[in-house]
Amino acid sequence: VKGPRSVPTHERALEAVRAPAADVDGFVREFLRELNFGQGVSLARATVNDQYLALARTVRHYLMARWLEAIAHQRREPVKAVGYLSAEYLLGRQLDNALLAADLEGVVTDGLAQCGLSLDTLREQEEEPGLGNGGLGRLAACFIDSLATLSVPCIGYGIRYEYGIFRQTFVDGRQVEQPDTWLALGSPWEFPHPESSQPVNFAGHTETFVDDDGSERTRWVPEWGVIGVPYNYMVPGYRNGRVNTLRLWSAQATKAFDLSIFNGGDYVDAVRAQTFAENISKVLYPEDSTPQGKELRLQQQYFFVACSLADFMFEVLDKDFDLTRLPERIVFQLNDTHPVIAVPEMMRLLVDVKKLPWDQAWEITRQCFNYTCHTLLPEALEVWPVDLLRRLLPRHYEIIDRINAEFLADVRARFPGDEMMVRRMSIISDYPERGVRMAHLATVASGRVNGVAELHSQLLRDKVLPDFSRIWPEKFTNVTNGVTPRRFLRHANPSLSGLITEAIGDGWVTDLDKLQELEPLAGDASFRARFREVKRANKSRLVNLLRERDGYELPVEPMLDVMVKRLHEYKRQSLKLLHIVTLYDRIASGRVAASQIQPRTFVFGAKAAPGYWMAKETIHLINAVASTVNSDPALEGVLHVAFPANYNVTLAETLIPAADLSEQISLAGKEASGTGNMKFALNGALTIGTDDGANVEIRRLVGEDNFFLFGLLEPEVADLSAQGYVPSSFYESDDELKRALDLIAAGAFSGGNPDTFAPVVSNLLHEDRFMALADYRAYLDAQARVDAAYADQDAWSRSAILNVARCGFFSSDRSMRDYIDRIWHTDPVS
Ligand code: GPU
Repeated sequence: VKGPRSVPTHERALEAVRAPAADVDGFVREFLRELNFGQGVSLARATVNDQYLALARTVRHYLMARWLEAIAHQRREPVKAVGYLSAEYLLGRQLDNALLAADLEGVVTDGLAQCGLSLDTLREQEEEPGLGNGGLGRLAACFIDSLATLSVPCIGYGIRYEYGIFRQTFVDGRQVEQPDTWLALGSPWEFPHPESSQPVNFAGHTETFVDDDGSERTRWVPEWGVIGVPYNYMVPGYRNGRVNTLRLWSAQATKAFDLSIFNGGDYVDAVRAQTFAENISKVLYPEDSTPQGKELRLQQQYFFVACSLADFMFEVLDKDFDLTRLPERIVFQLNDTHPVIAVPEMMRLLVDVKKLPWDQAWEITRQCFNYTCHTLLPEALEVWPVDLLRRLLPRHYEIIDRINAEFLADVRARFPGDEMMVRRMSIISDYPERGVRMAHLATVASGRVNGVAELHSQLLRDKVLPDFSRIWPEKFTNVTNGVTPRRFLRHANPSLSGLITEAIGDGWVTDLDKLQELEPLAGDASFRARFREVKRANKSRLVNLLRERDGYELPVEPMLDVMVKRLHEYKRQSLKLLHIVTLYDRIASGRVAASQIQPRTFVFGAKAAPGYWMAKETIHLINAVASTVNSDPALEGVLHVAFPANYNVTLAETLIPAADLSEQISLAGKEASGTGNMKFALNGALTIGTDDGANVEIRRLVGEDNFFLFGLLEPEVADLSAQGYVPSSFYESDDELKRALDLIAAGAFSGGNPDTFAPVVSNLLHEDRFMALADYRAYLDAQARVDAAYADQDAWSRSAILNVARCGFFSSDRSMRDYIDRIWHTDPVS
């Protein structure tokens, strides 16, 4: 598949990559050329999709010269790059990001207007690439944005899923999943490079043989294989001329595979085989924090890391590069355990393919990998059944087995006689079935292991990997997550961005600590008034969007209280529901007059994993409560519940800037970090939250007066669990809680049918793994404090402005500097 590369003279090469003129005329000329020659239509006949595709390609042209330069530099100069290995990238729309990075929005708006077109219409045409589930995938997208903006060479490696995260619809209030056909109308941001494809093998067996030099070696005789075709995406830095690469792999059948079957004469089987191969990159697994242990998923994981390692080691670097120097050129970051099979793959490449001695290969491998853990939930830690792994990747299993044997010998030498410790630490577990603990493998192989917020990193050391942190304390570190200020403030909130820039200049876009300069303005009444105007304008923008998108009629006036994140029991959407049901009950029962309630609009956004039954029941209940509340005339203008379907990055960009209150109410010790929490605070919402994840750091930075804390602390959770938590005791002793649960149980939200939500109620009453009932009263008290605070609009705006001013720390630029200083030790390029 590899075509020859031509070698043009240097001058000709430069000529080939000159960007179009960055003025209106230059843009219009290029745009019409793309429409005519690229899309094959005249302006008069072009559909909106034609126009969008031509626009996207035109914008690409402005970034192309820098991109090609960055790629050439990578090959030419001995700089160290970051290889970010992630099974997910939740990118969001590309057009606006590219326009922002290239500073083209003004020119494009004017140029399109000259053609009788509007940028607003065209940007709506883009289907966002939803190649991730939630926080983990979005974090990867923020990180590659920041690295490009910091001019740090990085290749993001991942999978080009043909179907990204499902499109959520509601039918009678229940979630129904639709396939995400994001590629259907053409994908103008990607560049396929079939000539750089990589073969990837699976299954078969291993055999030992004596090599020419007389040494005994092992080889893998695989049974079948596929080809990985790379699709490159530009990752432009913010107005700094740097363009990095995101390289996503797509699976294709191999020619050899086809031929053998075609020659067998069975044409139809041959075509079926093709489909089989292509299945590997067909669909993103929609489970967030709960891996399903499916064989196809392991195929995906190996598929993309095998492609990526070979790509970097043999394509980006020269074929004859001295691999003992590999750590000088690359540092791979393992985004959770999903890519950890890269560790034995690198060993296989070094030992079996490059014939390095085992010890030397291990030395190199250990210097090339670092591991980020994103969870504390035991069920989220991947363990692959030995039988499955050995069948699919027999050579990798042998390598893991040897890594484990050597590691355990080391443990035994340090702690003679402590076989319990050996069992606890072993990479291969015996119980409940023989399995490979990917987090252990990652920890053993990595130079650094990090958690994603201070509390999380502490608990990771103390509770998830305590033995490892005892023997290797220096391995463990923290890097608190961050979010890109380009997408989530500058792009998503142009009104607030304008106000900030007017006050302190625009340096904050790449130096978010500058937001501190806003602090004195929190004391300035006229600034506060303007801040409130911005919030109001953002609410109107949201109300308009939800009218068009979902047919909602929402009032603009009330406090906007938002809980958007994946539906998961530990995140406790059910606690939020108990609050709403209690407010409803207070009015319905006449305990409180509607006029005494601080009007609020509650917005939920949440997808449930399709196989996560309790999460789907909770979605049904949210919709049921919403329809009851919204249709009660007594509540009009007082309480409203909106649950727009299919929450995604694009909706977040309009929703977050409009929020007054950010709900971050996971049970303490369960949310590793959260990143939505940061986006809300940065956009001037106040947080009601538990002492969990990055909430802890947000509260410390914005000040306790500007944050509504409630709930059990992590050690209290541990104590309560140890004592034996009895949720029904909270139900029995709190009359309002009892009433709320009884209302749901009696069918108040299900047309009088008590069966509909019985499982949800019973789960809370008898199981309540995440202690929603224990935190209910504290939560309601905190909500009462929110109401009181919101009644003083001026004081509220002061707090909101202080949230913005004090959240500079949560820029992913800072996260990336931390990774660079503590983990990667890479340099920016000039
Ligand atoms: N996270 Br594990 C996911 O989004 N998916 C996962 O499978 C796992 C973790 C999240 C954490 O839940 C969240 O707390 C964190 O902010 C985010 O990763 C990024 O670190």
